[in-house]
Order: sequence, then C-alpha cells, then structure tokens
Amino acid sequence: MRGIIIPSLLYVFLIFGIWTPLLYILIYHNHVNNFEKKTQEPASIWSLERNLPRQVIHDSEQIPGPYVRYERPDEDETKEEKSFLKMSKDFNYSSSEFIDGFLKYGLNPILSKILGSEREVPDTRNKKCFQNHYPTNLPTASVVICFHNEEFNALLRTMFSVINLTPHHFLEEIILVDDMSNFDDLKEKLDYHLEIFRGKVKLIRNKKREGLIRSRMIGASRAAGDVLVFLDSHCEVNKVWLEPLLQAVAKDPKMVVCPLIDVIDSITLEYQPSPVVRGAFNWYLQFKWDRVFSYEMDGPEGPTTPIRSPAMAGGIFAINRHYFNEIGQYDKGMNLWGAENLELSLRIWMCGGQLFILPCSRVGHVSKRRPQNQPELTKAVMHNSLRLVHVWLDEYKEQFFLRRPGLKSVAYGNISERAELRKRLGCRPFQWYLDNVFPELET
Ligand SMILES: *[C@@H]1O[C@H](CO)[C@@H](O)[C@H](O)[C@H]1NC(C)=O
Ligand SMILES: *[C@@H]1O[C@H](CO)[C@@H](O)[C@H](O)[C@H]1NC(C)=O
Ligand SMILES: [Mn+2]
Repeated sequence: MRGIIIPSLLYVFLIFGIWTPLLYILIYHNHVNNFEKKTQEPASIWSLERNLPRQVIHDSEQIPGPYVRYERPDEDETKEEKSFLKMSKDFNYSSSEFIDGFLKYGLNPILSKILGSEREVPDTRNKKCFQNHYPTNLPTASVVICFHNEEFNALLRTMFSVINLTPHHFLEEIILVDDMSNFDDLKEKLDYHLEIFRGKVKLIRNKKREGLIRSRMIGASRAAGDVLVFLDSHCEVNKVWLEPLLQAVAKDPKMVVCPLIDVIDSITLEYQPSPVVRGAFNWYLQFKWDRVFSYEMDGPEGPTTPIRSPAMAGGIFAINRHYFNEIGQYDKGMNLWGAENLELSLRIWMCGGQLFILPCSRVGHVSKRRPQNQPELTKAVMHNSLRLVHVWLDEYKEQFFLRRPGLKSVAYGNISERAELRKRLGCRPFQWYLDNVFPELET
C-alpha cells in the first residue's frame, strides 16, 4: 500500500507544485493584460476604476499593496472594521479559490462570503448633510435591481442595505430582475433567502437573456412606486441615501438624480468615499468622471449643493416613474449594456429635463474587474453607441466618426421609432446641449 501512496503523493505534488504557479501566472497575466486593454475600450464606463491603486495591477505577488486609510475626521474605526481590514491584509491572494472566484465574479469571493449579507459601511457624507431634514410625505420608491450571474453575497448585501437603510414607508418594493443567471445559488437558494422579505420583494426571472437595458425596462414595467430607483446588483447604500433623491424628484418631476457613487474595492471590498464628481464623456462616447472644484460649491448650500451633470455613469439613478415612461424609457433596440447611460442623459437634457448628482446621497458600488475579451459585449457597446450617434448627435456625429472611422458604415438596426420619439418630444438640437450643458466637450 505504502509503496503506492508515496509515489502517488510525489506525483500529485509534482503536478500541483508545478502547474499551480504556472496556471496562476498565466491567468494573472492574462487578467492584467485584459485590464489594461480595457481602459482603451469604449466598454469601460466606470472610469473611477481607473483611479484604483495601480499596484493592484503591477505588483507581482501580493494583491493589493499597502492599505491607504481614507480621511474620516472625528470618527474612529469600529472594531469590526479593524478586524476586517486585518483580514484583507492577511489574505492569501494566490490561492486558487480566490483567483477562480475573482475571474468568475469580478470581485473577491472569499471576503464577500465572509462579509455575508449585512455589514455596516462608513458614513461618507459631508457633515453639512446631517443638517438636512426631509419631509415625511415624500413619494414612494420602487427599487429596481437587475442581475446576471452576480456573486450571491454581493447581491444579498445590496438587498439588505436597501431594506436596512430605507424608511419602509418610502419603499414601495424592491424589484429584482434575474437576467437568465446560470449560477446554482441564484436559483432555489436565492428564493429561500428572499422569503424573509415577503411582500417587499418581487423577483422576476427572464425567460431569455435580455441584457441589462431591457431588463431594467421589464423591472420598471412591474413597478408601482412613484419613483423608480435603479441600482446595480453589487451596491451597498449609505445612511439617508434615498431621501435626498426622493425630495428632488418630488420637487420637479423632470429632475433625474444620481447619488454620489462611492467605491467598494473589488479586492478588499473596502468602502471608500469618492470626491464630488460630475459625469462626462469624450467623443469616443467613453464615460469619465470630472472633478468638481470646491469653488463650484461656494454657494449657500456649500458641499451639499446638487451638481449639474452632463451625464450619468451607469445604472444608479432615481427618476419619476411617469416621466421615465414619458421620455421613452430606454432604447429597446440596444443590447446587453453600454452607451444607454449616455443616451438617457442626452435625452433628459435635450428634451426638457435635468440631471443632477446629489452629494448627500451616497451609494457604494463594487468597481468590478472582469476579463475583457468578451466580443459580445464589445459588439453591444458599438451597436448601442451607433444608435445613440444616429439619433442624437446631429451634425456632430462626424466628431464620433472622425475617431471611429471604421464604424461609419456599420449597421445599427431600425432607429425610426427613436427618431420619431425625439420629434414627438420636441427635443432641442445637440448644439443646444453643447452650448448650455456640456461646453467642455470641445470639438
Ligand atoms: C497561499 O496559497 C498558495 C496556493 O494555494 C500556497 O502555495 C501558499 O503557501 C499560501 N500562502 C500562505 C501564506 O498561506
Ligand atoms: C422601422 O420600424 C418602423 C416602426 O417602428 C416601421 O414602420 C418601419 O417599416 C421599419 N423600417 C424598416 C426599414 O424596417
Ligand atoms: Mn456595476
């Protein structure tokens, strides 16, 4: 017996001892390359991700590098936080459980599992926000969360944070839309975990893959609240996150508002405050954040001033439900995701609405990293961008084609319904948007 075991063990050791590091190097380098490619792709709409510590990508062994403590005056770290930070420091980042899960989910699967369904996150609001008081008779919200193959605990944390930090009389419901996920734990196990939310949570499961854009429309069509609030499936909302959004929409139904998006690091899952930013983009139609300078917040409202924003980042915003329908929801000819945030932003501004970021409303969002060789996604972003260009940019479409000449002759489907919508709504020309909303977008 022993004569077999020892050679077998040696054999196993040889295989694993050699192949594990090799595989690791392979996967890791692939991942790094892909991530670097990503920054050139139109697909990378969350450009805050680019500001993440570079050592994460370049350090060879230990991900991540030294932990940078963020500024939080007057407050000490809680005990819980301390032990969590220690945990993420002592973490073994070369275990295959970590690497496989990271590639699968785009976030640290082990820490996510340890965190589980609930945790407290630091209150990142400016202290001035604490003085705001909100009426008790605000409109109600339907929170719409779409997901496709989300990490189970990240999804649960999104739900629990909403349930825990939203006054229940403002929360009409949470609508979860499962866009054909195929992970096992998102099936019966999810149903089972949602039991405790009975009455507050509606779960819709798509019969075929619709993509994020049409999934949001499906969720919205089932909503009953006065205001639609869209969230990604890997968010954690902060204290008093909803009230500022509801108040703004209640005051002006054509006002669309976004929270300030804090960053949850995909590796340490640490919740980090973001500076005050506004959404912008370039002529490639790549989204980017622009820093808001302090002199822009010199007014009487100081650091709580709503920030006028040329564009929204992605799927995290609040909008009056009737107004969402009135201005034409989303372009259902768009696939998966990408460019829909810019299309909606242009439509809001050009057709009589407004778009603001409210710094007193904070929502954390996991800045996921995924392998980017996903031709399907690249194709969708291109297709969606072209639809936007042909419906909304008027003569400025040449600015886009100047930079993407290859796309000039690419088909983009039938846009007659969207062009019709633009006419029906009496929208202003793109020139008006350039002059009045986004003069920084120079040609
Ligand atoms: C981390 O995991 C790798 C692969 O499983 C292993 O070889 C290594 O010894 C571990 N390191 C520590 C400090 O536990
Ligand atoms: C485009 O769609 C509209 C209706 O939305 C339809 O009337 C028109 O015939 C379509 N055009 C083509 C070329 O299919
Ligand atoms: Mn996201």
